[in-house]
Amino acid sequence: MLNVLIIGVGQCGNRILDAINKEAFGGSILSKYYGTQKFPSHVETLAINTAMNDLKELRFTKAKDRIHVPYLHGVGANRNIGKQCFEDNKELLLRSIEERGDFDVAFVIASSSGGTGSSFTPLLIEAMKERYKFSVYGIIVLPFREEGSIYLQNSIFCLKEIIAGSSDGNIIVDNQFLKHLGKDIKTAYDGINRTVAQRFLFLLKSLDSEMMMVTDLGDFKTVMSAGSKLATMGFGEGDKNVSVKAVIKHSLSHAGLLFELDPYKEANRAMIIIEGDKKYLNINDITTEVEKLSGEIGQIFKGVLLRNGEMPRVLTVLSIGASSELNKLFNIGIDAVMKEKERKEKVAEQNRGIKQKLEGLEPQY
Ligand SMILES: Nc1nc2c(ncn2[C@@H]2O[C@H](COP(=O)(O)OP(=O)(O)OP(=O)(O)O)[C@@H](O)[C@H]2O)c(=O)[nH]1
Ligand SMILES: [Mg+2]
Repeated sequence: MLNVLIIGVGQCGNRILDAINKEAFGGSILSKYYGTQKFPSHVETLAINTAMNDLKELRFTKAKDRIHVPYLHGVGANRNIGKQCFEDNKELLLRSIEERGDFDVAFVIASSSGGTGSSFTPLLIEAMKERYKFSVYGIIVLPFREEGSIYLQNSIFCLKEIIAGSSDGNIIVDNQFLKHLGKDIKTAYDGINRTVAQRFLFLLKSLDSEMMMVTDLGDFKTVMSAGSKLATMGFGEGDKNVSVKAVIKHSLSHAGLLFELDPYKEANRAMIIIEGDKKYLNINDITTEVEKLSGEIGQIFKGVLLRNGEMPRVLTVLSIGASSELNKLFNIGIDAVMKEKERKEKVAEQNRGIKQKLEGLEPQY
């Protein structure tokens, strides 16, 4: 049995963590007290935030698992303030982790674009890697592209630090790409959070089980550490009329992924986990589909979980190589930085002008 730590930082990270707890405890409000977790592993969860109100909003995460870092009401999307706040509270945070025991693996979930999560997460991962022996992975959420220039610039600097950092890899989830999961922003958040939670539970289950063909934490690490240390997940589910072949294809398609990627061209390595009743899992079908992908990208780890009576479900983890969508994001982020800079210079120039014009003048009454 694996010992797993899941940390959510900032509002977005907290909410996704809460969605994971909701899934794991079965969904009813009181189940966090009485229900048993659906995880096969021993899991500890921790929600960290500078804003008390965000922590109060959580419904499925126990009070003892919520850590408030005192800083008024959030760090207002300013990553410099956030970084300082992290340094001031680093020991408090690491102590909260250590109080929860020793782990085999940890995940840190946050948005790349806000203040708290985006500034704490790269530093927290570094601190954990420095101090502990276990693997640490990030689950990093990208913003809707129309959220404004501060969010965009935060996002690219957070990603830059994540890529250069010592994490064992990071799964990216793109709000923009997954917008269709809700008809407005609130339902989109809920839909995205639930989707990430369900896939994450599937992933944990597969890392911690006796499989027919084994994939394990070591294989996951090999996939996640490839290339840019950024990865994403895909998912597909069948019924008795949908072949496992189509389900694998779906997990690699736009409809199945958490980030815009062409797996055949832009992925580096992959892990494919297939679950279901033996009668739906035609081994030739599986092999053909997996070979199609491995022919293009190289190493693929494959795992099969046999479940009596269950429809086929497929989870893919894809490490991201050269990606045109990432490139695009960095370009609009850089654009946002330049525009902010220009705006600042214009204001400074205006202020200098005002000062000059008023020099030697006093109000006359
Ligand atoms: N998927 C998803 N994204 C969210 C959610 N809440 C906020 N976001 C996204 O997260 C980004 C803002 O980051 P937050 O996590 O709210 O910020 P924070 O870390 O709390 O930082 P500060 O409030 O600035 O201290 C935006 O891009 C939002 O679209 C959520 O519940 N789900
Ligand atoms: Mg916040």
